[in-house]
Amino acid sequence: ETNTIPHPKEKLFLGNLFDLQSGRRVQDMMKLAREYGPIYQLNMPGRSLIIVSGYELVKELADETRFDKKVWAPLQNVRSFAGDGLFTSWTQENNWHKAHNILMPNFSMRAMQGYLPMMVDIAEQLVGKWDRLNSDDEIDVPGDMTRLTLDTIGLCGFDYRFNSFYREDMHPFVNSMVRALQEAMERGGRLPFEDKLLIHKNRQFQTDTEFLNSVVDRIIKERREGGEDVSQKKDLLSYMLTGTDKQSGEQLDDLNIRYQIITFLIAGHETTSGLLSFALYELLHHPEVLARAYEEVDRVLGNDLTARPTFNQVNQLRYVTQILQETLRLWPTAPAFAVYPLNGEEIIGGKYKVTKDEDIAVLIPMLHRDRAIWGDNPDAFDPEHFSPEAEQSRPADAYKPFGNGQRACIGRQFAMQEATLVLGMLLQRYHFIDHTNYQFKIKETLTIKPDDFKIKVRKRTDAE
Ligand code: MNH
Repeated sequence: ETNTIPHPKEKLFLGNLFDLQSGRRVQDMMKLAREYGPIYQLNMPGRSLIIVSGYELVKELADETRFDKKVWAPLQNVRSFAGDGLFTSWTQENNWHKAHNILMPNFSMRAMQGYLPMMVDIAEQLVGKWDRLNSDDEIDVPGDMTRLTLDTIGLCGFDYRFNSFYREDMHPFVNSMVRALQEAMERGGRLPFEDKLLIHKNRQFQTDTEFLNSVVDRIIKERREGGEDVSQKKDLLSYMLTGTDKQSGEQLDDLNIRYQIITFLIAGHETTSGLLSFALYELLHHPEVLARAYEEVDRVLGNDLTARPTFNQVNQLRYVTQILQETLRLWPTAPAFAVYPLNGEEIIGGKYKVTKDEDIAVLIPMLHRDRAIWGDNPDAFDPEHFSPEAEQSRPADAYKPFGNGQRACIGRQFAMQEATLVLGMLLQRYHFIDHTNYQFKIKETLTIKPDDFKIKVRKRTDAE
């Protein structure tokens, strides 16, 4: 005996298509979760979506003996430019295992230590820019954070400098990528026949895909022509070009290398820039948290602004890390992932049947607001949720900003190290000023970011 999954009323032919509006799908899903509870279903033409956000149910979906990552509708469309790269491949695809084995060493603790000077290099370009602003100049926060994170993954992963701080506009890679991701998302919400009719959008998507490929091919070519032995460098690119999977004895093929580079350039920057932007937003609204953060940064990094932060210092920024973890609780910048039952179907919660033909999505922002875990005021920003004691007493599957199990984010330490370093360096230097009285608004693509978020800064060394 199974129960029907709760669902909003459907419209004739179109089902729940209009319950999720393009550009605010995640926010609509959150609203529906508040209304319909920890599991609900939306039926769309040719597609059924089950949205899960209660801890008890997510705990079952996180069991890798029963469920595995699904390359669901939004990711299917991303495959047209990210192919069988790590993020968009099925676990059964040969290239997932191969690339996972080959690239893991790039994310070890030792590797993180090696990336730090390059992360500092780019962070210094950011503060170099902010230091030179006139007191009246505005900062486009997500814009500068995108410059920072794209340049960081470019340099650490591929020894390639996008030099985003040396140009007024965004690097064209970002524009093509954002448009392509947007189109991939929108295709998921259109009726199949509509898709085919949009000749302009299809052509633009093709042009953008070709441009992404051309950037990648240039990166590969420059490395191969670089003269030095390509295996000397120990970055992502060298492992991609020369690494061997011990299990199969095979290397990555050229097409897959292209997909992996695109994957890392996108996955390696979109989410981290959103994290840093949301964190600054939260700090502006929580003066007591901000004061504690200043206190920690002054204690750990000191006030010599010419000294470069060391690996040990970054790891000692415990409270800054808690701020970032709490930011990812409320605003997980990759807000959903999907799974399917390995056996074709499963009963979850003792009464709901789910099958491999539906898209079963974990809605992370609402998982992170489950009152059974986070108490009666889950919308409040409080880094104490990540104090060592609180972390000890909380079940593992209650917090999933980086996804689940073997398919969880390979770059999580990279992202946290980069974000901690940068937030630390910003706190060391600036007061943040909300001169527009910013009205919080989320921009959704495959990820979420604060939209149109501007601040001003004042140097802490300037007289009050
Ligand atoms: Mn990341 C997978 C979130 C930073 C590279 N990442 C995932 C998943 C989530 C995620 C969630 C799982 C998606 C799914 O199950 O479909 N990632 C983040 C967040 C940040 C982030 C919130 C920053 C904050 N990610 C990064 C960085 C890199 C990276 C930085 C690279 C340097 N992420 C990946 C890759 C995967 C992934 C690659 C796919 C891993 C796999 O399936 O093997």
